[in-house]
Amino acid sequence: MSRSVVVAAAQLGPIQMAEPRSAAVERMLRLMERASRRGAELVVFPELALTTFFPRHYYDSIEEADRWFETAMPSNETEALFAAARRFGIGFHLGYAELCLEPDGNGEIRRRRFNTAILVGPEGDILLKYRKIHLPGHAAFDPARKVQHLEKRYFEVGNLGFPVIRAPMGTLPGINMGLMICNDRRWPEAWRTLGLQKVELVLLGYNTPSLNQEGRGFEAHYLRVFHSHLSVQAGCYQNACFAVATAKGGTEDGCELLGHSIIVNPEGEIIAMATSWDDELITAECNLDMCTLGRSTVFAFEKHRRPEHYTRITSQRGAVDPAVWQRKAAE
Ligand code: CDT
Repeated sequence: MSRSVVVAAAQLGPIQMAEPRSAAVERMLRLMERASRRGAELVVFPELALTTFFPRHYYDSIEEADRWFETAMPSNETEALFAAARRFGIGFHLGYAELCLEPDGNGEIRRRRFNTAILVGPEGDILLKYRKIHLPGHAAFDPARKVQHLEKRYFEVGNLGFPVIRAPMGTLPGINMGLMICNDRRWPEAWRTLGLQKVELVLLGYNTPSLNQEGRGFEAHYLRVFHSHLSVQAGCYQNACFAVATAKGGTEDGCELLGHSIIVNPEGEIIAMATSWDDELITAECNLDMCTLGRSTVFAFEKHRRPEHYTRITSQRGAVDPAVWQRKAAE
């Protein structure tokens, strides 16, 4: 009998600054109900799904931005999502800004802020938590940019690694599920770290502007979607896994987000794609047995990987200049 799970990407249209969390949650509940009617067993919401993508706004003091953060999960506002999971018997993935009291590197309890995603099981338990590691953008106001991207200002680099958990979902007693968030999808190191834990299903949410806002050169509009899809498709192929990649789309606070949520199989093929830039549910049945071909042939890691030759990947951050070729002196 094949190991199949029906998954859904619950894309959200824009959430404007004035829209309260309760309105976003209402929209998510409608998508969960639709997912349940379509037989989905797991629903994936985007990154920072409860509010507008606030890192595009500059606040002098970081504390001023605290209203965008959740201090508890579930909270009064999000409890309805957990109740819906239990009611429909489906799991969900949620991205949100997390503010917690935790010891820092010196053991001192501090207020700490992360860009976080959780995986919730059909009984309402938090099965897995991930804090975003690849934070794009900048920490100080950048006058060259048309729109700010201040993730490095408001969030710390995640401190939970790239986790994978084997947990029941739908009718299956165990699926190896892993999380990443938005910009992480562009980094093969993130995918491989999940792949090395035999991940079968990667869940990720994103908020990606459809224009390059850095003011440092031209990037064609269509390439933004291409690069997003290319990253997810390559990650799935090279690690023989499925992925659900869910966007926020449309014009949010005057900034256009590219949508185009996708579900991808271990061959790297897109098996479902959103066509609007609004609230939209796409679903696909994932036969997890498909992960076996890649991981027992081309990507049988234990047979073919050569980690002794990859030491640069973990010992070095930026690129260095190569040696310069020189003609050997005649002997
Ligand atoms: N949210 C987030 O990580 N967004 C970034 C924008 C960078 S623009 C290439 C992303 O990688 O989609």
